[in-house]
Amino acid sequence: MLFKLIYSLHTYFSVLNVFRYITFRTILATLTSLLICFMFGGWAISKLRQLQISQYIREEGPPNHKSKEGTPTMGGCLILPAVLVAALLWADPCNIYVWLLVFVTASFGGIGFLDDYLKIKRKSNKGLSGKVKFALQLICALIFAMALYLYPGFTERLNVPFFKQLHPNLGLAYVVLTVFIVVGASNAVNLTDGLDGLAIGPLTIAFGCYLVFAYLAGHVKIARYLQIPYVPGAGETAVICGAIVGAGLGFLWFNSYPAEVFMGDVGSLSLGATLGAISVITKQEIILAIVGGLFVFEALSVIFQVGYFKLTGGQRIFKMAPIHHHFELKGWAEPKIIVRFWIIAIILALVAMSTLKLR
Ligand code: 57M
Repeated sequence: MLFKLIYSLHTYFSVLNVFRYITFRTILATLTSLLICFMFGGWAISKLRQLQISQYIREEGPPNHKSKEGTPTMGGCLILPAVLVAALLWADPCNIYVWLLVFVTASFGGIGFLDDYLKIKRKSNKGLSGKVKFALQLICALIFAMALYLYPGFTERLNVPFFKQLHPNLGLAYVVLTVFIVVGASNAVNLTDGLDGLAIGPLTIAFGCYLVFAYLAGHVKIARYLQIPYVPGAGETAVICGAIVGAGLGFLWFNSYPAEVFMGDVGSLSLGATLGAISVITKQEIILAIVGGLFVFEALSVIFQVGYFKLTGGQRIFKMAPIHHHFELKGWAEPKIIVRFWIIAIILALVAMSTLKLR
């Protein structure tokens, strides 16, 4: 029924010839993925429960997480198909950036799926070994980075916010930067996904922000006016961002506190990597540190905690890393931590958008 509706809409809109408007197709992609999550969310959760694909809670975690034992996980298996169906329906299939993003989303989703599958199979939190997981991420990110590097329509110039005249050409070093951004974003989101809705909320906000960046980067007149890099064809990635925003809101409906499902590594690794890839395609690489500032802060809290822990033979900076557990152990209620982190994510997105006008 759903596909009949979409097909007849597809035909109707092509008759109206409104497909040429990226904004229109972005809205359609958002609504399509949202609708798919709403329609199949309940079914997916009961299927995951029936297949006993549920979360194992690590001993060293905050005590109150014990009650989450058994929550269905791998909810990314609902998010990613919703995104891919919406993207393949409404994005331009002749656009190279669309396929590069589909590759990143699917490949990192595959790594996360394997990690989650091994955790479920072993009935523990031990999935892929850190080294294997990291190596697979590097390979997938390198394929994406090299494809961009070899694509003649894409420049290796780095866009420096506030210094609009500064566009250093990094050459092959841009490949290293791209790999760092994609793998870094993937793991930062993975670490952040530790409370109900804590990752999907800021991810939806961040992709909403990059939806605007993508549209502007692909619009020659506006890009010139704002003095941001014009990336021919990048506007099409706004449709992908729309699909992710829709799927994010749809998933949040079920992942909001108290969560009925977790996204799993299949969701967090994939969406984090896709966010990193979008930031490179739209030439808003450095700004990702602001838009995704929450993810950066979560990852840094772990890096500093582990480093200090090793340096001092067991002392801690935070009560527990990542930082959201620190606030939990301070006695903050989980929903309060989550909503406050969302507020910070919105503020960061607004600050990042304001840099478009600052030069
Ligand atoms: C990713 N995963 C959650 C869920 C989600 C080196 C070390 C910092 C690594 C790190 C780690 O292994 N992190 C893994 C975070 C886990 O969520 C699952 O994982 C998926 C995302 N990858 O989709 O399937 C737990 O998070 C909770 N959760 C929710 N609601 C959600 O919507 O409540 C997740 C989603 C779930 C559930 O309890 O089980 C996670 O936290 O593992 N390790 C850590 O983060 C550990 N911290 C730590 O060891 N800190 C040490 C320092 C020295 C590193 C310290 O500070 O002393 C935490 N891991 C766990 N609990 N499980 C500690 C708390």
